[in-house]
Amino acid sequence: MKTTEIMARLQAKYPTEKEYLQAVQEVLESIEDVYNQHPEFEKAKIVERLVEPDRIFTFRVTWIDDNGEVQTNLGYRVQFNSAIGPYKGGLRFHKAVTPSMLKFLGFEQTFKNALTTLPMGGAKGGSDFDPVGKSNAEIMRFCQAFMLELWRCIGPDQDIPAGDVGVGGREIGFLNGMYQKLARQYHTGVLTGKGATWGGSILRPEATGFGALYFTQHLLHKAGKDLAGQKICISGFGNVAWGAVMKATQLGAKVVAISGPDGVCHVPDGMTPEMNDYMLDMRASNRNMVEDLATKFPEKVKFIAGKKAWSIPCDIALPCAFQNELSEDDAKELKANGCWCCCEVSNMGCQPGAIHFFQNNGVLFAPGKAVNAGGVATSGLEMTQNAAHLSWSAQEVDDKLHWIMESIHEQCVKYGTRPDGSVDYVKGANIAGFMKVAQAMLEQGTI
Ligand code: 2IT
Repeated sequence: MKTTEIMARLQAKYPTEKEYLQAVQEVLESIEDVYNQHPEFEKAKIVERLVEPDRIFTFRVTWIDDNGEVQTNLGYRVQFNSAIGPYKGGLRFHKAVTPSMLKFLGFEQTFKNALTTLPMGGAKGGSDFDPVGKSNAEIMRFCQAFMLELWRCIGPDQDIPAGDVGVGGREIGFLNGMYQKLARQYHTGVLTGKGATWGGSILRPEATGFGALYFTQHLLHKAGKDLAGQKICISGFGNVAWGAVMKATQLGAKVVAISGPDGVCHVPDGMTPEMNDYMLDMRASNRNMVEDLATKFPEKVKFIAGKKAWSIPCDIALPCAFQNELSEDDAKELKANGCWCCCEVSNMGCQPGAIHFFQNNGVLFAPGKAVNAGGVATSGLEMTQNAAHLSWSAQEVDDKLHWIMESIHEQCVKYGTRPDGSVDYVKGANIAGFMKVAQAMLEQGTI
């Protein structure tokens, strides 16, 4: 297998699908050497099969807004790979959603899910519906219309969607309500991220952020450091950032910035639990403005319009918002301001130039598919609880999440340790995830 040859073919076939090509390139570069030591992979054309989704559903979603006007959006579900388990992955509602974005996310999800130790295949879905400025009633009507189409594609042993950008507990509630009405048979485990009283796992809302900080703590310990006392910059103020702020603060770090599309909030003394709670109101308002934190806490928070979180000096950067949100220039600015670690929490949050800069300039770096896997892992734990018709305590879920994040870290170390003893977490995560999926495909024949 030659990465350059496969990429040339994919580029010719999908010339406009930039995010998808970027995600595939990163994985193929990492696995090329190991892959070529396995002639059985080459013979079965594992890579050629693995880079294409199993299938993509595209559908029209028509709904009526609060002014009585008819609105039409596009909905998608990309079922990427089911070699190790049923399709599993989130739904993203964002105005920029395209098949390319969902293909890249489904591809990443396949390897991420393999790292969790749980039997889950990879998928992603969503819509170009823009939640910004929408009322609760509009969100509900859209979710119901979306599920009218999606429900035929999913099921508890087939494909289990969850949240992602623009889809949280509220949206999962509306989606689940419509699914159960259509199915006329209660399938508790058809969506994850449900409310705690109707089949949701305790700690699922917190899990992505908590897991990211557990992973970061393992990475720091391996490098002889600790989270306590570190200054952290976080981008975003959605579900993932919320959980990350909470756990970082609990572990003794100081979150000195969160950011949004409108700018950055600088919090020199660190985020407090009250500010952390207020992030939930900011998300629920659908205003999509981080400035609201400074308006609410004017004495402790300074809003800087048009700036990113990466402009605030810190020890550790945690991108928690969107793909490609951290550029090479941002990486240089972070380093110049003293940053020595970046754990990517958003999916593909760092541009390739930023990753190379970090890796070549002594900044510890770990990729999203390892760092943020605690979210989908806890979705997997929710599926287990649903299948067994019971619910575990917070302690039980947290213990399992801890163990899973430790195991993901160990897999990265196993496959990513360089001759000098340092760890290439990108390579480690990609090889570990790939080997599991490739082996499963091989054992199940040419299908
Ligand atoms: O990117 C992700 O891993 C998610 N959005 C969570 C997926 C899930 O099924 O919980």
